[in-house]
Amino acid sequence: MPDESSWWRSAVIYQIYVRSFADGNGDGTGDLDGVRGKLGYLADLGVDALWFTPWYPSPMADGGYDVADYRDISPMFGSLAAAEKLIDEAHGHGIRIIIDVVPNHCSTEHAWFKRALASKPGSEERQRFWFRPGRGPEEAEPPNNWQSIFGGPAWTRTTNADGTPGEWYLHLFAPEQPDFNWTNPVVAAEFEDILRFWFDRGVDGVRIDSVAVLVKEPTLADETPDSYTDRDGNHDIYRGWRRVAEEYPDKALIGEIWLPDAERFARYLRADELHVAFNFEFLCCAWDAGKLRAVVDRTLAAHKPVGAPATWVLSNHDVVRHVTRYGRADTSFDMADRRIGAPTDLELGRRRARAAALLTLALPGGAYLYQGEELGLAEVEDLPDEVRQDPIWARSEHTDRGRDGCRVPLPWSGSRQPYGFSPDGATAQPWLPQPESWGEQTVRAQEGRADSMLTLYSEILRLRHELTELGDGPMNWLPAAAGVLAFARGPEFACVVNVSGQPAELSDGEVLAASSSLVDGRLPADTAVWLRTRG
Ligand code: ISL
Repeated sequence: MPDESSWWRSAVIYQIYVRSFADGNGDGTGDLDGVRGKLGYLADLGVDALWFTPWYPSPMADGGYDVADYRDISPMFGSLAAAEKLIDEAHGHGIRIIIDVVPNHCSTEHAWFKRALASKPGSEERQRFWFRPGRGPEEAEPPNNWQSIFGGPAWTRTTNADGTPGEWYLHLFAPEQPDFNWTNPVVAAEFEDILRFWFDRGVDGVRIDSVAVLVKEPTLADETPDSYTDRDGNHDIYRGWRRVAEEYPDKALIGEIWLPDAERFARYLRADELHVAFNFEFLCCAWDAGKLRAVVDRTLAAHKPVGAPATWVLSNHDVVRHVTRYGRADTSFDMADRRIGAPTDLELGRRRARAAALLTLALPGGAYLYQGEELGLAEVEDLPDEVRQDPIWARSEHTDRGRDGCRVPLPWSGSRQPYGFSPDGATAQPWLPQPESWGEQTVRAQEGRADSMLTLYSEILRLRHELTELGDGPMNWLPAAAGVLAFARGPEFACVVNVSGQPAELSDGEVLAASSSLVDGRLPADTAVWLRTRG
């Protein structure tokens, strides 16, 4: 059993979307050498670990979540040797490494799938996936009515070697992402081996993609609410993963679990399953004191019985950046309606995002930052449609503009594209165009500026390390005016967040950090402070 002080209980984990973080070789795409060159920046920022979105060989039909080989690095990003070097150097900076493992599906370019296509119906090769004959005359209809999470049917028909139409295969996501058949023990054994492959290379943890959809209803009947979501068989899979993790000291299994029911969510965090999981209820929550408080309470209540720490997350590579979300009239996030182009007050969004950073980093447990949030980047909502790469855009028949707007390459320096993302003299443009307005938001422009988002993040991350009462541990709510959230971490620390829309009185205490300046000793609207209170 990991002890109470295990690193992942309190860690601040910074998500690197490799393709968009830093381009080391000038081809317009981020890569591992690019990341290695920025380890000093990440160490100065004060994060404890880096989570890399999939870095494996991939045709990039879904930004790398279509994995062709789980034991190698995409040539776009570098090589296995470059990854090993990066892991070592990050460790030298005291930064841990988390990789993304995608167990629900692979790429149609994965050797197993290619072999399955070349094999007969019913063959062992096909039983690693979900191949089925179609329904209706000439088997021309998909085997059931399941829809892909990205839109359109969840089945694609294959073509036999002689050119005739063949069986269908299941893909909950894009057609380039065939689902593994987790009832086949060969699949489970393969993934346990993949975990060991990376743990042996020094990786400290694994972010597990789409945790709750691995096991399917075995008859593949037409859709019911539990056809493929949160089936009990998933838990056996993660118990196996936990056993592998415990062959090593202090490895973390981090689940990507989108489930509306907090109790069902927490079942994945029982003592012999995953260690932690992303708190998407918090990510989706509106900027509203009552709603935020209720989410915090529900989160802590759900985690308590299983003894797992909570996590707090505001943004990631799948959702609208929270500066934009907080600047809209409706400040919640909804996967089914991204509201790209809704009227947005970015100044207000940034002000709230600053306050939300103080809130997030003071709550008990771990926290996840998405690259660029420390720069206060907004969603890029005006990407030309022809540059969009997210499969959601095409699969939704151009009704959902998808996730490219939060994946635009980061601005490091300079006043125009590529803003230091690529090295000087690079001829290739960044793989997604960067906005003309980003000159003020580069790392260089924000470093050393007292009022910048970057300075705020560095300051509160530094404080979070110094203040032993932050991270994992108890919290309790303090009395506060309507619309104000105030809570204590230990007898001498308080976080106060004014979500009321009006200035609020502030109790006595030394201000350790403030998201915006206080006015006449009062806490202005959309402002948060960390206070040293005296017993
Ligand atoms: O889209 C959803 C619900 O409508 C989510 O629950 C979805 O399952 C979740 O966002 C999964 O995301 C992860 O796997 C995807 C990949 O495209 C995402 O980038 C990744 O975070 C498929 O691998």
